Amino acid sequence: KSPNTSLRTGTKAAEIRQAFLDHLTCSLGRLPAYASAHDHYLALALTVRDHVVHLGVSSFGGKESKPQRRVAYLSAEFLPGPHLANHLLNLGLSETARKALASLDIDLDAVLEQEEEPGLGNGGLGRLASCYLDSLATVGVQSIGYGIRYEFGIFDQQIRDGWQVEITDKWLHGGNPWEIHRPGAARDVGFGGHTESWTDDFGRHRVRWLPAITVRGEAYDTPISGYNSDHIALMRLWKSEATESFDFEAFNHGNYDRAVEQKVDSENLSKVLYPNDSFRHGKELRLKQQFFFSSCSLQDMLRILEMQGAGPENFHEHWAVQLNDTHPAVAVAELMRLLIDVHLLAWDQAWEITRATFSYTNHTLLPEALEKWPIDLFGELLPRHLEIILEINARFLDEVRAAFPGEDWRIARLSIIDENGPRYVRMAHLACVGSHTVNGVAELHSELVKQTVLADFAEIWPEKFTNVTNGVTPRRFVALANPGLSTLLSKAAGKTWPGKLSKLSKLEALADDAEFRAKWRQVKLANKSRLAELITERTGILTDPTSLFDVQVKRIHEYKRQHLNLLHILSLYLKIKRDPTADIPARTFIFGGKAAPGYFLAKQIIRISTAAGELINDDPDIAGRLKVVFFPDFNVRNAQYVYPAADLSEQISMAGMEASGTGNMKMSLNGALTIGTLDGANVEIREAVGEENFFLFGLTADEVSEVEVCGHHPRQHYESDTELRETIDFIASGALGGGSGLFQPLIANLLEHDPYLVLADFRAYGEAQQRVSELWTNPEDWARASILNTARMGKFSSDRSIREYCQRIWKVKPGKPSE
Ligand code: 26M
Repeated sequence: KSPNTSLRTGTKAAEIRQAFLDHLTCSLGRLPAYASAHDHYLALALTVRDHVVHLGVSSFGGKESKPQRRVAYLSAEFLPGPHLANHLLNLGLSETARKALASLDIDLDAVLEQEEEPGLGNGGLGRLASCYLDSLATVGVQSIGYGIRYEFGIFDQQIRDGWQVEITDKWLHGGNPWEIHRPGAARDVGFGGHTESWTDDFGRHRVRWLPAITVRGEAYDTPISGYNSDHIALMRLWKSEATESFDFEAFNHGNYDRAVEQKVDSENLSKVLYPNDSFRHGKELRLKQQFFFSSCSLQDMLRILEMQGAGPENFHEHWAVQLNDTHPAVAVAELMRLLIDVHLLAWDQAWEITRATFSYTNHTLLPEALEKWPIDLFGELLPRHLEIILEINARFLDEVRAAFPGEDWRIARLSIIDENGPRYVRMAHLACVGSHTVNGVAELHSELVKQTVLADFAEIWPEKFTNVTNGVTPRRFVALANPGLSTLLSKAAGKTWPGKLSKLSKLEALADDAEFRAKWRQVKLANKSRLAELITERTGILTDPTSLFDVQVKRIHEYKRQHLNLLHILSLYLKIKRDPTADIPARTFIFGGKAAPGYFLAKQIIRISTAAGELINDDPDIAGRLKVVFFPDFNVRNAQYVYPAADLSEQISMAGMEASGTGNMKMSLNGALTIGTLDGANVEIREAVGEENFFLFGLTADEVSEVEVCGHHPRQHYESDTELRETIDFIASGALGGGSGLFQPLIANLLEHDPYLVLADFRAYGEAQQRVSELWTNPEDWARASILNTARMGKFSSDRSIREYCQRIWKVKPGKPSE
């Protein structure tokens, strides 16, 4: 039974208060009178951690008769956001903690502000992984999210002179109260060296790998609580260190530099997150990171298996392993190696186990993001894994030849090795061949996966492919981020909505209730006022909370087309300049997002948006009717301020490019209307909320492919559309400051190539924006549409996504029954 820890897990305000004071003095060595705000944060975090860890001990500790199949979510990235407020919400302790601290004259909100968020991801993919851990804990599935404990996560973004400047993220500097180091779980990982053959006692041919270098992976556990749940999920992150024998010989011979060099090299492995979310650089260190965390994680699963008294031949019965994109795809080869070289299973049995274990989620169709590694680099770093991959490939291609005799063209296209020129290992092919199921992240995207990147595989294995539409956690992104709305929702739809999001449909009837609409608008206005204050604090820009808040927050990328938004803004500006009486309702355009440091055009897009603000915000002719804000350092914490304040959600990627999007869900759930293309999950959001409550525009994915096949002429749009031409000429003239050459690269890109059809969609976008303005002038109609958005978004809870993974892919039964 659970250990008695009532001193530390009491849930009354007096008990929380006492535990907090105990931690302040005993764990932190601080007298309450001298404690800083950060000490208060640490003491409360440790207090709450006791509650969460206690749940963890009970949910993982049990020795059940038949252990449940566990889920391992392998992801190079996680973006959990601040933990403290989330745990308090999940445990139902928010108000008690507030009271306990208030009795000591401490303000809970000030304490919450002290937390540094772990920015261990780039954007959508990492945040999705964290939403899924939240839901796994909530629905009650034993699960571990495995990843890398980067010492430096995604950079902090500052804006200086209108440009992005990257600042190192030092998230560990104040100490991290959430993690528990587990020295007992450390695993060693090899690199380089060579392989050799040997013969076992039964005369069978065996291979072993003799790595040149060994690095140690130290395990750090962060418990992830679930909503109203007695289960927790674990986020287990690996930190690389030197093995203690790191080169004693060199050291003893006085070669300190060499000895230290190895230590430094080992530690460098988990030092920093690659700040790229759409471009592969093919850097060796990146492959090292991928293998490092994949190997540590699989070894850890084998260790747990052994503790449960099971053998490696039962691996797939105990573990369902999800590959979050191809970043951990090398795990397919590593599990094979562990099973055949280390545990001495036969190839065929090992291969069956491997394929019964893995499933793979694809998150992108962008050709420049598809991972492939030069075969020489791969073979030097992982010689045994290359041999195994070549063997997997040879056997796979033999099967294909047998099934499709004489169709040699299939072989080249299906092969795990790309042989068109310099040879590469194609990681998506490896992931697909090594998995029982492959899924995309929205219906449209899953169809496109089957038609494009993995078309040849879908032809031979149609039943392998499926869709699981992404979801987001309503706890963090509604209950925590939008307390005003949450109160309204609880009154209107009952208190259970955060765990049963389809209950929100009860709101539908209230869309026609004028009194309810008034309350709804009040909540939105309060959220906008709160954001307006923050904007002033961070940028100095004054905004009017009664204006339409038009929001585009996401990584900066050409395919997401922030520059389409900017062209529209500048065209409105020119319209008002030409005709001050033009009927254009007041709007605040809010941008946020990071650009990859080496992505020149993305940085130009940021600079144009800040330049647009400098031009427009204080122009007396505009008189405050348009404001343009670039909100710096968009991260999870800031997102929680932005989403609840959005009236309009910009989801304007070129159709076929955005796999799903998840910000689109977060804003619609918070009552924003969407202006968007038929891309990613927009398609399903529009279906859910009703086409009359969604501003659709632009080419469809099919039309885009047609244009791409037939060729297009961006200049024709420039020449035939006066508004577009004048806007582009205006930018090219240097009127935005910085001289006429500043934005030349961006302009030239649009006029000469326009790879994402910005100019082709400009007119349709402008017309959709016109419809937005018209609806906005009728606040009652807008409020009705806003309520219906929230009411109809129940499908997009990550709890629903996780239940689908459990049922259709992982074959595990959640502890908590569905709604
Ligand atoms: C690859 C190689 C080297 C360095 C970094 C990468 C890399 C890192 C992150 C590549 C892609 C990465 O993330 C892609 C991503 O975030 N995709 C988004 O996934 C979301 C969740 O499914 C979707 O909602 C978004 O549409 C999709 O863009």
